[in-house]
Amino acid sequence: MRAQSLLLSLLAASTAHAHFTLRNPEPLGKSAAKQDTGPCGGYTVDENTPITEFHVDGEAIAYSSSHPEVHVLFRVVEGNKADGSNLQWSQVFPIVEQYGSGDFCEPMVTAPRSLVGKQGIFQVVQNAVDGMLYACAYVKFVSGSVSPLPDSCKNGTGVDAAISSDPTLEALMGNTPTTGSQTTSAPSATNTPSQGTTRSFSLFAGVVGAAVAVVFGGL
Ligand SMILES: [Cu+2]
Repeated sequence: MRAQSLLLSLLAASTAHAHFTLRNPEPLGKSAAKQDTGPCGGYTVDENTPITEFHVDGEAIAYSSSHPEVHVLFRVVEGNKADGSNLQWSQVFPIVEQYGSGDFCEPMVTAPRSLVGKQGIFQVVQNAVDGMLYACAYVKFVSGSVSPLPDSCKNGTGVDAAISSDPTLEALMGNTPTTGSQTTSAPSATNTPSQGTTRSFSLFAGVVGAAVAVVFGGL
């Protein structure tokens, strides 16, 4: 028990680095010192928090990652708080497995149109080699899609991603891990980020969004 906590302390000490840095939307705060603290890496919304527009028909989500491999959940909630058990989170993109360290951007993340005109929290949760990592942004939901893309929206050399699954992240959404014949895109052999890859993600997100809309519309 004691050896285990010592080991954990050593691990924590050796991983006090910028695990990942959210670039767009603008994060609640820039320090990664408490990035392993949910729900927002040690930050909450206050009067000094920057607010970024989030275009519900397509927003650019950009971050830079120091990890060569992470699973990532992207979600939003109305209001200015990200903690609490009765929050109505909306997952805004399929869980991705992101490869390679460096800049990562998904240019067409969509959110429910019912949020337009409201403010909320956008949260990124990464399941990384050194544990769960969190960052949030305070956003105002607006209609349409972002144009032009922010300068921060770029994919570094050797950075790529594929639709994936992650039971730990899915559990945050209250989803039971699926046991069916779910296929996962294989990482590209060349490992070259391509517009094609990004486009297929956007397309997939659109399909998921439509499916979610149908489910909720039916309620
Ligand atoms: Cu890390």
